[in-house]
Amino acid sequence: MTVDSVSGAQGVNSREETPNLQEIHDFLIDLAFKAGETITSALPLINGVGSKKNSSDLVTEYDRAVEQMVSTALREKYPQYKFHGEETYNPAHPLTDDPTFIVDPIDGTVNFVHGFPNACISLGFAVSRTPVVGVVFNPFTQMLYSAMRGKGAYLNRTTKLPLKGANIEPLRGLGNALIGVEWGSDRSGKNWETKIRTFERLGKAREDGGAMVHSMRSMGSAALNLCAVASGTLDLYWEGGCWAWDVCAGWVILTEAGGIIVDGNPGNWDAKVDGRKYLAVRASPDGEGQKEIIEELWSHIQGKFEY
Ligand code: LIP
Repeated sequence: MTVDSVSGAQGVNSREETPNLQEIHDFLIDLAFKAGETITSALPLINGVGSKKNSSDLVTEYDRAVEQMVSTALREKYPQYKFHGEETYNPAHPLTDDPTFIVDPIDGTVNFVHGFPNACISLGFAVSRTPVVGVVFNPFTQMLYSAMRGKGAYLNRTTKLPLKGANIEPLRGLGNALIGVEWGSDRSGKNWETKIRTFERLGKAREDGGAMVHSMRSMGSAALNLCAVASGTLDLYWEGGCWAWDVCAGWVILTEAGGIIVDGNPGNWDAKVDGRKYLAVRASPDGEGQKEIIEELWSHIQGKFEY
């Protein structure tokens, strides 16, 4: 099945069943609200906090419970599609071209554990590894972002993104940009060095060789960062180390809001949803300055991500 055969699809027009994106979108929104109730019911006391790869890579019993609820509901309604979720991921079964739900039950788990209200459920659907439906819901702020390929992106179902619409300012280079970045959970080796040395270059004064960006924000959720770029409240988001479930839903929301996403390493304009390194850029009138700001950011990357 190709991505083009699903865009805007509403029926069956080939031997394979064509995914009904509108129905999937609406079902994912219902699931996001259900998941939100479980997530907010956890506070103020979160039980069952454990770690995975290291002490900053956290998981809670709520991550597992939400993934269980979502995967059961999706498998029941859509047994023909695959499921790829953070808490049940098995490296022996990587993402394929088959239509697949790509789910992070709680994106921003560290925030969730600390009671910092920037966490969400991220529900995506991809065909041929191209994200085509995305739903991201922060139950603490009740902000719901959603998009479907070819149909635009919305906040709380009615406000079209980006928030400023046609009045969004053109991009005017890194020196005027607010950038999302993340520390992530890999704290040693080349990937860590690449991040830290690049952060320094992005922040540093121009006379010392830096980009002197307006500032950088590290808010702890890849999905919500992508939604902020889609909204136009962040100009860019640069990240290495996160996974398809962190970005799939936000990817559709961003691109439907006129933004673009490329590889987090310099030179590759064709980012992969499971490529683990990303650079997202907000909409700009007629795309003005998008290509230039991507090349400018790439020129400041120190080293290379090895994901
Ligand atoms: C986390 C993110 C965070 C990123 C981490 C991690 P989790 O997801 O969204 O922004 O830097 O690498 O993937 O673990 O909270 O679902």
